[in-house]
Amino acid sequence: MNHLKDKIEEYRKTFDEDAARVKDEKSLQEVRNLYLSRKRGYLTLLFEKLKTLKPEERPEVGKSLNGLKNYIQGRLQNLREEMAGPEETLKKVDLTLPGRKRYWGSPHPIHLFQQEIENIFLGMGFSIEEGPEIETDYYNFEALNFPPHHPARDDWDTLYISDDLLLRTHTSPVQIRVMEKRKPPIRIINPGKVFRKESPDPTHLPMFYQVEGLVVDHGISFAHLKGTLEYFLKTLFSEKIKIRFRPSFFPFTEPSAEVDIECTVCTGKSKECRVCGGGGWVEILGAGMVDPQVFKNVNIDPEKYSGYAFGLGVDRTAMFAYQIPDMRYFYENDLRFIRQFALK
Ligand code: 2NM
Repeated sequence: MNHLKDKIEEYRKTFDEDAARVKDEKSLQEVRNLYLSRKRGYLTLLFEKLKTLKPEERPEVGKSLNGLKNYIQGRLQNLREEMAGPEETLKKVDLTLPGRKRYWGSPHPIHLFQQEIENIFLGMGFSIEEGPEIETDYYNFEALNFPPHHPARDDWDTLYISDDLLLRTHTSPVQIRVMEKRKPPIRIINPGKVFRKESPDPTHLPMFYQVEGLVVDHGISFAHLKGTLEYFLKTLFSEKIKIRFRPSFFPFTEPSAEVDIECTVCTGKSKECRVCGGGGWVEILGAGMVDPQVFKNVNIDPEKYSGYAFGLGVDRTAMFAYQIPDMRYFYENDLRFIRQFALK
């Protein structure tokens, strides 16, 4: 038995030496035959001898003999592939298989939706304006005709940095800055982040996105406002969507309106609809004719010019468009959510 074990070890060494000398197909075949030939190969002969061992000795020796055989076959196969070159390797690769797809990341759904909104207004000749997220009390409130003790100015609603500096609560200050610098005609939208002192819940966040718009020129009327917003909503949602204007109030517009669309989830048919609460309508936009006092604040003559303005929450509107029940999903960065909006 020990004699056989010694032989196995010996052949492992001599095989390595022989294999190192292989340089072509012929010498490879010679080494193979020397060890594995079915008639006189070294290993074949050792397998014969295995039968002469006592039954209880066979498993151990048989195991190491098989180990050597696998080792030799593996090395010979490697040598064959090394000599064959890339063509042989390629034959084993299925080139018709599709590649593995990698996730490269994608634009955020809110950003995509904001771009959809922007594109509709760009198509109507609006241009895009941006401004600071930290504002003064003057640009965020006073120039917009908010009286000194308006509730929106309260610490409860506005995030103050100091007595005079705050995080803008809407993007309207951008419009004040544009009107100060530029004479009409003005036709702009201003998308961006706004901030309010809110505890997060399904429909509120302390930071969200807004798009506001402003048009100022000679002879701008409420009819222009209505036609523009109707076109916008029909393009964003659908040609068939029902739209409703309700009278409302804002400090910076007179008259003012809130604009609703028919609830796309229940179309008014469900009393318990969690999107519209059973009312059948959801509020999408605030709008109105710019108050003459706002024009005076920026040195535009309200006797010569008139204008309309409007605003909408991007996050809130995206919730209706995609039927997302909780605004917080947009900011949790759960890839299972985000990837559903990835561009294909
Ligand atoms: C809204 C609704 C209604 C608005 C008005 C102005 C400005 F500067 F012209 F006075 N900026 N934004 C406005 C009007 C915004 O958002 C809900």
